[in-house]
Amino acid sequence: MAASDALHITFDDGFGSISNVWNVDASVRGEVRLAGNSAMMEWAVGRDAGHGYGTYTINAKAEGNEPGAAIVFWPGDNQWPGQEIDLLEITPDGSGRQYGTVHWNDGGHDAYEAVIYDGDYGGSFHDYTLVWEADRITFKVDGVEQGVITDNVPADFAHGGMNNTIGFLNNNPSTSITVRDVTFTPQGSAAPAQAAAPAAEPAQPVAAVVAAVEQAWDDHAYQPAEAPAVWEGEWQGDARFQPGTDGIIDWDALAAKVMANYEATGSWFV
Ligand SMILES: [Ca+2]
Repeated sequence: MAASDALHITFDDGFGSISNVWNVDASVRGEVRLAGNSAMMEWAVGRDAGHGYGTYTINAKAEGNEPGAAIVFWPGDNQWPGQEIDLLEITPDGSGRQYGTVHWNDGGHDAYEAVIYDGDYGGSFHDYTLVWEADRITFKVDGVEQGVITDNVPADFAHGGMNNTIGFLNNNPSTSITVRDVTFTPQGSAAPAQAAAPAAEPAQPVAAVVAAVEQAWDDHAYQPAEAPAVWEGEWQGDARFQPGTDGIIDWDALAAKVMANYEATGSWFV
């Protein structure tokens, strides 16, 4: 499947191109559920992996009032800090609010800008839409625009930059995310009418997926009472998503580290 092709995954018959899968419950036809430590994503094997400009719509249900569940568009080259775009995460203030984020590599450190969604979307299915265009990323829930980011927006592979792969993760026992439908419509094309055939795995499959973790929040940067609709800051714990020496993130090692941190501190982080 070319990165420029439309995509429609229903989970009626497997994971389609989202075939790098770890601990995902697919026992219910037509949906998949990520709970505990689990993840699934398209293979991030190069700058042209995944997809570029266009419209991504995910039908999903996030549960829980803590960080842990996420819809993640991971850098095609699997490098972090880098070009990560998140369509759904949960704020750490216990409100259960959801938000979207654009990350970039700021001189070797992660930096990001986020948009908090206006509404209570936890615990039920909603359509989460990311529209990626030149110099503009728009977040929508159920078709309603939640915010636009115009700074530090990456160019896609076809325009001299890099694509992102579609991914999902959960790394908190108190949260989960259930996904029923994924569509991608490339910029300038019609919506897909047919489910795409599953993508073949690369010749040398990576043993691990993107690491989990979207909760090492900087408590100083995030102040719920004062949080504007859009804010900028830097994550703490830059090592969260660092790939191993082979350039591939070791999922199991990260999960073990998350568990060790939890047992030691009562907090979930890497
Ligand atoms: Ca479905």
